[in-house]
Amino acid sequence: MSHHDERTFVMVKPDGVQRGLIGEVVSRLEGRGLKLVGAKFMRIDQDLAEEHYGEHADKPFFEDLVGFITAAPVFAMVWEGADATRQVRRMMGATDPAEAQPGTIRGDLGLDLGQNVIHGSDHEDEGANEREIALFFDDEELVNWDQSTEGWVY
Ligand code: RTP
Ligand code: MG
Repeated sequence: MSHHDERTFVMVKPDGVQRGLIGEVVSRLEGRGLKLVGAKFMRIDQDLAEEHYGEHADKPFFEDLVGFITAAPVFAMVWEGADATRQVRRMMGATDPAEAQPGTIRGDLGLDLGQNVIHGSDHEDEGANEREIALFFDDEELVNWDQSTEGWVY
C-alpha cells in the first residue's frame, strides 16, 4: 500500500445482487484502477444492519432501511487506492438515482432512493471507512498484494 493509498468499504446492496449487478459494480471499480483487497457474499443480520446504519437510527426511514438491507444477500468489499473513499463516492453518484449524474453507478443503474445499488463509506465522515471495514471484515480476510512485487502469473 503506497503512502497516499487508503482503503474503503463498499457493498452491492440487495437490489443490486438480485438484479445481477455484482459484476458490473466490480468491473467499474477495477476499471478505475482501484485494487480489491477483500470480498464476501453474505447476509446482513439485524444487529449488523442496525450498527452499520446507526447514524440513521432516529430517521423515519430507519426501519425500512434495515428491513431492506437484511432482506437478501449483499456483496461486501474492501477496495484500496489513492483517495479511495472519495473516489468511490464520486463513482457512486448522488444518493437518489433521480439526482445522480449519468455515468455514475446510481445514475446509470439505480432505481430509486431505497434501491440505489451500492453503498460506499462516507468520505465526509472521518474514519467511517476504517470503522466499516472493521465491522464487516476480520484482518485475516483482507489480502495484502501488490502487482509490482507479485510478478506476472500469465
Ligand atoms: P449509503 O449510506 O447507503 O451508501 O447511501 P448514502 O451515504 O448516499 O446515503 P445516506 O444518507 O447514508 O442514507 C443511507 C441510505 O438510506 C436511504 N435513504 N432513504 N427515505 C429517505 O429519505 C432516505 N434517505 C436515505 C438510501 O437508500 C440511502 O442509500
Ligand atoms: Mg451513507
